[in-house]
This record gives sequence, structure tokens and C-alpha cells, in this order.
Amino acid sequence: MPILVRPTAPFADQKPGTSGLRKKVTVFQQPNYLENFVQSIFDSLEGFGGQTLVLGGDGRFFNREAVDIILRMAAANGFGRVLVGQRGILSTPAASCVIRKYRAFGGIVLSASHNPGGPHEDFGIKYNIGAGGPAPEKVTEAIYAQSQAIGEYRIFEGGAVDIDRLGSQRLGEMAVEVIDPVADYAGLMEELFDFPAIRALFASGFRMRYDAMHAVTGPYAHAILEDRLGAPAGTVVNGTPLPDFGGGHPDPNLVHARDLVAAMSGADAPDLGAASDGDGDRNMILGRNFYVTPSDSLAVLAANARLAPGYAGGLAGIARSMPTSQAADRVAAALGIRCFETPTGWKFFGNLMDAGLATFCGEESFGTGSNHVREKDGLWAVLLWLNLLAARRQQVEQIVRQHWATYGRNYYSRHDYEALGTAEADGLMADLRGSLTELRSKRFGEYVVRLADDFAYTDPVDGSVSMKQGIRVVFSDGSRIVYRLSGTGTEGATLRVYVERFEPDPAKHDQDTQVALAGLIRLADEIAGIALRTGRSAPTVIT
Ligand code: G16
Repeated sequence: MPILVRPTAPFADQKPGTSGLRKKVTVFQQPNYLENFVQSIFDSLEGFGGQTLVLGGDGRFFNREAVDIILRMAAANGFGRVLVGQRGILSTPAASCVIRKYRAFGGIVLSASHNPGGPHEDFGIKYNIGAGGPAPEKVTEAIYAQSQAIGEYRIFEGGAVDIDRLGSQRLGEMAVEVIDPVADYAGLMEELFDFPAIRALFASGFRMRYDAMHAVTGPYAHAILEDRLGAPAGTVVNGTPLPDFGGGHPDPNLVHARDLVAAMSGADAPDLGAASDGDGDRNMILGRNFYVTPSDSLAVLAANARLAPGYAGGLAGIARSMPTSQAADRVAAALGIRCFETPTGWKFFGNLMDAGLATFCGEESFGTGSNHVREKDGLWAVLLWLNLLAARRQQVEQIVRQHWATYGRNYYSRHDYEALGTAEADGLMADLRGSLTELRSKRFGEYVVRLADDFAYTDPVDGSVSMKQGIRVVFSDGSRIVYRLSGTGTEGATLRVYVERFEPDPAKHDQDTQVALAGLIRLADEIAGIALRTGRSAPTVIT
């Protein structure tokens, strides 16, 4: 068969970040750029000859071209079969579901997640392992090492696949199955949740607004919420995936999902508002005039998990990323189960789930999920909320307030300083690191530092160690400030500052979050010298 071996040379900038390789589309469009990275993935793997690869993406600009190249490279490298989502579409959680269901060797997911799309915006690619989750660090490091030594790549040049047509085709000796991107995932959701109860909830007049932000979850949300669960047509808005997400920023937070936030305010707002991101793994949950932080969402879902049939037996454990608030820890303690604290990045949850140590996982970055797949899962979180609303028949706000009354409230906020100079941001972090010893036991007014360190994680399953995962300053009352640099941006550097304070007294649960945290926010600036060093008087995004 016509397999070409083409000479190439390394690109220095192919080191994967928090979740795969993310760059501007124009970077990916350079001759050999995508090919090099894909060949590096294949070269870092062993034993995939004749095996199945899953392939799909969030439909952003360059998705189709990339799918075509990867199909031809998979054929030339000896995969036996590729399962590709129709039109090249698979949400990240659906890709994970398909990898697991069909026992694929692994999968390639094309997405830059919540980053904007379009000819001058972002594209991304990541490899998922056979368990369905993002490749662990040792794999991404091996891919990077390959990318720095690459001299040639293999590509099949004899025919093409019509990815719009469902069913079996061939590319040389490799089978290609174009699959319905929604069916397997929707089937899994139906196994986990009480669909009849949710149907009854919608039938009772419950109203919801689901904003798919012109990203990948549109078809999934239409099929599950409207077709299977009977939500009225129009519940799902912006449900057609577009290559540039309609010019928007498909990031479900208070800033970028402002239309949804506006629709959820007022006395006549729907009962539940939800949004998801570019590739469908993030979610935001809103009640009427009420925002649920991702950290609180994880805690509430964990506390109510038994209401869903898929979790009626209870949870084995909970895991959260280090910067995520400690609200979930309180639920775990009450349930008598373990709570794990991992570095930022869903890949760190995989081992815990595989080993049966954690059932629910969550991150402050609008990610929640369970061991049903090995990715965070936006629609899953929405369906679990629907399940618990159907069982409890209360408003979102009531449920969260009762949760705080039971467990106490972890006031929590993240302040992002975007598009800083890389040297400036690195310098700030280096100086913070240098000041850790001096910070220990220091007093700032009412706050006495109890711990100041650079978070390091030893995986309890395989013993692997990840260093420098964020600077923590913990005070004697349990309040925390965490500093880290984002690993998902494509321009300059983003400093993230996470601030948290625990309030046990229900009489004090009504404060505005930024007011409740004002003292710590000032301290965060004082300790790191943010305004002084960056000239920024305020963060770019507050969540
Ligand atoms: C990715 C990872 C998440 C991580 C998030 C934020 O999310 O999958 O696990 O929490 O990035 O990372 P950072 O703070 O480094 O920007 P996504 O939705 O972009 O894939």
C-alpha cells in the first residue's frame, strides 16, 4: 500500500501542557507540525499494531484537516482500526467512553478545550490511554522526547475516508468505523441516572437552560435533555457546534457565559442553568439568581451521590486537585471515605480511579466527573444535578444553602491575571519560591502562616512524584492562598491565585464571596507583590 516515509525535523515547542499540546491554529498549520507530534505519539507507544484507535474532536477550526491527517498516519503506522466520530466529532468524555467500551488501545482527542477557535485562535491535540484517560506524565514526557529527536513520519497516500458517512470504510489495510458520536455516551448516561425521575421533573414544569456555547455538547444535550428526557425544545441554546464557536470563548464561567448568567437572573429565570465548554468536559451550574462554585458543586454532588442509581452503593473515595476548595474534604470526612489531593490536571485522577480509590473527582476549573469514564464530564455533572433536583424537589440555592448549614461554607475564589509576560510571571513564582522559608510562621495581622510550600505529589498507586505543582500558603485558621501558573494557555503566561476561607457559622454564610475573602485577597497581593510587579491593579477574570 502507498505508505510514504517523509523526512522531517523537530519543532522545539512540542512539550505538552496541563492537557496535551495547545497552540495557535497557524502553528499547527506549519508543514509537518501536526504530523511530527502524531508520529511522536505513535513512536512513544508499543504494541498497537492491529489494535483500535479512537479519534475525534470538538469540531473547532482545523478539526477536519487534522482528522484526515491522523487517519492516514494511523493507517501508515499499522493500527488495525480507527473508530472516528461522524464529522470528526467526539466530546472529550464521549471519547473516553468509546475508548473504554470498545477496549481501544488509546485515543486521540482534538481540542483546545475552553480556548477560542478559528483560523487565528487555538487548536490542540492530546493522547488518551487505553483506560480512557489523559496520558500520564511519563507518557507525555516520552512523546515530547520523541518529538525532539524525530527525523521522519509515515503517512498513507492512497485514498480518503468520508467522515460524514456512518459505517465501515477502509483506508489501505486499516478499517475505519465512522460512529455516531452521541449514542454510546447517551447509553452510558442512561445507566447511571434516574431518567424516569428526571423526565417526571421536566413534565412537572421544571425549567432549564443549557448553553452549549456553540461547542461540542450541542448534539449531546439535544439528544439527552430534549429527546430522551423530555425537556421542552429550546432548553438547549447555542446547540450547533461551530468551528469558531460563534466567535465566543467556550469557557463556562461567569465571564464568558455571561448570556446564561443574565438569563438566570430575575424572578422568572429557569430553575437550573448549565453550560459546558469547547470539548464538553467542563461545566458550570447556576440556580435561579445563584452561582454554584465548581468546588461546592463537587461537594454537593458527593454528598447526594446515592440519589443516582449508578452511585446508590456509595462512593469509594473523592479526589480533588490541590487548588480546589476543601469543601469536598468535609463531605468525605462525614461519609468516612478518603479524600485525595492531587496536582492540577485530570490525568492525576486516573490511577486513583483505576485502583478503585476514588469514585468522584473534581477541580475548581469547572471540572467534575466520576469513574464512569476517565475524563471530567460536563453533561454528567448536569445530569447528576438534575437527578438530585428530581429526587429532592428543591431549588438549587436551597440545596447548596442546606449543604453549607450542614458542613460549613468554604468561601472560595480564583483570580486570574492573563497574558502576563512569561519572564515576569516566572520571576514572580521564582521569588515566591525563594521566600517560602521566610514566610513560615510569619504573622500578617490576624493571619499566621502555618505552612508554606511548593506542592509535590506522590501518586499512591505507582509512586511517581510530581514536583512544583503550586505554591501554598496555609494559615493557622485553615485559610489558604495558592499560586500557580496555568498550563493551558497559548499566549504569554497566566497567573492563577486561589483564595479560600472556611466559615462554620451559618449566620455568616450570606456574605458576598469577594467581600468575605477581601482580607486574604489583599494578603495574596502583598505576599507575591502582584500589582507592584505586573502593574495590574485587578485580575482579568474572577471566578
Ligand atoms: C485542563 C485540565 C484540567 C485542569 C485545567 C486547568 O482542563 O484537563 O485538569 O484543571 O486544564 O489547567 P490550568 O490551570 O493549568 O490552565 P481543560 O478543560 O482545559 O482540558
